[in-house]
Amino acid sequence: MKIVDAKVIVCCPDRNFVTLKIVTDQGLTGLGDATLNGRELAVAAYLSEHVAPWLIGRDAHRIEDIWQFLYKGAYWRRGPVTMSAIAAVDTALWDIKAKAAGLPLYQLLGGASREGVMVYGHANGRDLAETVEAVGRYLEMGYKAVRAQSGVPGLDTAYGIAKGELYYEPATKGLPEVQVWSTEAYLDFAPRLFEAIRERHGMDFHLLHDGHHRMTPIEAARLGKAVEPCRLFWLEDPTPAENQEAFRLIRQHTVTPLAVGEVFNTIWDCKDLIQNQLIDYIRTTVVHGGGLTHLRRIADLASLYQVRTGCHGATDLSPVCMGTALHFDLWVPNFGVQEYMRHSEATDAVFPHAYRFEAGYMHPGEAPGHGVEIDEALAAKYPYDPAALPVARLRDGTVWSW
Ligand code: CS2
Ligand code: MG
Repeated sequence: MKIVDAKVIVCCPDRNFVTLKIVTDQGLTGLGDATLNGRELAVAAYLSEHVAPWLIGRDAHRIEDIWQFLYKGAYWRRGPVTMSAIAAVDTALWDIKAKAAGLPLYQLLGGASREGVMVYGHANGRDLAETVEAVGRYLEMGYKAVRAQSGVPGLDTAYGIAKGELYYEPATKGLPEVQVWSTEAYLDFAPRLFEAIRERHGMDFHLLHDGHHRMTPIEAARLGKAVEPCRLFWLEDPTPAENQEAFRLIRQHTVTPLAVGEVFNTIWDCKDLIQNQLIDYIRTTVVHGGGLTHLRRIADLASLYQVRTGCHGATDLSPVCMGTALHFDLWVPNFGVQEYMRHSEATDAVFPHAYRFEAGYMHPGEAPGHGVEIDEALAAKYPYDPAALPVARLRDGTVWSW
């Protein structure tokens, strides 16, 4: 089955998405997400200029060979742009292979290891009271796991405070917005937030929080220790993970479970963290982790160390990524939880999909392939609209991790 076309589709139904559509000589098509928030056009160009011409004429069934060809053949390996481009090709080819077999993708991966995929939702508020209320709304919607992010007293902005109820888009039109951050203000406040949530809603649900890369290792150790009585499911991205060793200091001081990996692109970014038992959940996902072919390798390594998966699933990862991740989640033996930040109605209309939410769990559906399609005519009505993620500065002007 030969590849006869590889088309890059860029659209902006409420936010920018980059999608690769591969077409075969037997009329089968496959979709892959290649969206890298704030750097969308870099991946689109990588695909259309440097990858699509290579794909024409190749056997669409040779997924592993094409993966190795694009990874080793690039010479310049790894990194978010390269691995998002490879991920889009890989995902589209798995979609085609499953459609050719007439099976939902999870069946090709080895079948279902569970009845449904537990997902977490995103409760947030401008202050403690609003956030406590928002957690209640998610529990009423049937969620078994809820992430809580709140505005911090004394700070105008903080990560994770959404403008919409169910979806969150941090990128703003035009140039990056500069947000002032203070870890001291946050550390003095955060433990009170989780105490208030547990006091109000009890312990019978999973409570998650995203530190969003903003603490030093010792600050993260302090927060992890302070919130132990609140039994967090995980404290995510407590500190930047370029230096994987940094997590050893956090581990020395707290038993709060740690999750990391949404910005990781290859197994090399997390090998030491996993092998040294420095994390409990790996958050790498399909679109930024080199596709299913590579994500399975990361999950298999993690399973040796009882590290479970917790795939990234933010609004800026398209429904193609979400659909594919849910097939992975239904199969992967060391599954933990799946992030599910919803998409806007306009996005859902451009990307019709088989996956569904039911009482805190999701199911990818039984459609052949990954179950997500694209309405190209509708997508064409939403041209690309430049937007950028914010940049954080400390009160003295120092650039910090957003
Ligand atoms: C976040 C994301 O969902 C998360 O855990 O860390 O919202 C992240 O900020 C965005 O995906 C960045 O584009
Ligand atoms: Mg995160």
